[in-house]
Amino acid sequence: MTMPLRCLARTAAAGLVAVAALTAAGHTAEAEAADTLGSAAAGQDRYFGAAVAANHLGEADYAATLDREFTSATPENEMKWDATEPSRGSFTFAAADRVVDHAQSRGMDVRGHTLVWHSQLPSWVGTLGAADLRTAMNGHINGLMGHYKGEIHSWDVVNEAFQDGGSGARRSSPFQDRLGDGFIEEAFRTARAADPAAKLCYNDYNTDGVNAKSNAVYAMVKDFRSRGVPIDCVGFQSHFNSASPVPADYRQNLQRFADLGVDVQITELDIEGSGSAQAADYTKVVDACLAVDRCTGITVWGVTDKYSWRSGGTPLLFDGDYRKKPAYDAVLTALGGSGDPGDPGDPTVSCTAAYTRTADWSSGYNGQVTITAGDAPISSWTATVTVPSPQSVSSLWNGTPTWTGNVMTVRPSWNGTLAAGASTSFGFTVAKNGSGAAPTVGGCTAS
Ligand code: G2I
Repeated sequence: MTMPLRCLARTAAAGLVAVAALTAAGHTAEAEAADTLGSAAAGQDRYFGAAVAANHLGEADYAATLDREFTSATPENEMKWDATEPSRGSFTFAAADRVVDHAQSRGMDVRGHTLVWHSQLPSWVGTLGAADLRTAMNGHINGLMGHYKGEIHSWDVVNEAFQDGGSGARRSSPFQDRLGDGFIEEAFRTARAADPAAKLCYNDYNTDGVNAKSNAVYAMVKDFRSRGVPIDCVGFQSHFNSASPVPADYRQNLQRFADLGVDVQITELDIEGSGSAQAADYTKVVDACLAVDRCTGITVWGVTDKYSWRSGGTPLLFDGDYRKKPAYDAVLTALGGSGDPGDPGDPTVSCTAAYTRTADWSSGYNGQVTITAGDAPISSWTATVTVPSPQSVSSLWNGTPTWTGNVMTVRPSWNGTLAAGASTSFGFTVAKNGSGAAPTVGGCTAS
């Protein structure tokens, strides 16, 4: 019997892992263990993963951050139907293989995402009649799972099959509309036969708390369990922002699914925001997972804010320059790890200064400078304000000025300590002496 190509690749990758383990043998395992997300999570018997895009693996900082911190990889788009079977029966695995090979060579697990989903479907799928669509769906599952047989930790077999909102109804899709409710069960049965070693997950969003949608998924999983339909895990995507915050009953919801006898996984975590508020939200998520025995791991939906699908919302643990954010420290701490403040990846102590004129009258004006800490907490700051001649400053509050010519250097009075992302301001009154020109505010330095 000929060995499938992927098996050969896997054997080679296993060899690389062994070499890597030997190379690391000189270090104190325990000291290193606490310092990364992956090793801290391993200390809690969990994985810590990231969504990975093949086209960023060539970027040194991207690969270094991924390799250092994460123990699981989910191809972000490369295993989706449009990427893997763009025309019927003709499979393309090059991009997905790049992610899988990279992950395996670093000893990471791989989550497969996703086999049956209404989105990122090539147009040919939508043209099929029921019988043909059933064959195509099973053919797609067999094609992917066969290619990666024995190499995937968990597969998102069906993704996002329920509607948002209060109804708990199924979402319209070619599968739902032509095959009816039974398509999910059929997909899971086909998947079990295709790769019995893989855990089979149902994955969805807005199911993170107890609500109509999660109730509908819960009822389906309960039914599957009672009838022996093969399902091993439920994925909770966990895309959060102010409109969709971390639910108060997150842990309770994870637990009720776990009580059905399935694993639960946090599969696409990201939380828009910054600073200590974002960090606190991340802590809630990690704490919820750790409180549920069957919550086996957490995947964040990307490595860096720079490439997030919601990059404007800076929802991830590393900023665009791969610096660790307060959210990173919070996750590491919640996982029982401890960061080294001197790490090169730690956020730089920094601040910004922004000027506004808050009042103006014929002979004078009031200026205000708002100081905002960057991604790390600061204990002091310094800002410079150049006051154009012939103006003079008659008073200043919430800061301590020293003068060199017409340059005023301002340091804190009581307000030097700022949490990451937090702000304070100082103000001053200027006598115009005939000139209403604006002062120049120089950069802010922090310590
Ligand atoms: O939308 C966020 C996630 C929700 N759950 C399922 C996930 O699979 C989904 O991931 C996102 C990817 O992060 C995006 O990168 O899925 C999107 C598509 O539904 C992905 O966006 C697509 C763009 O829309 C395409 O224009 C682009 O060609 O990414 C493609 C590849 O870069």
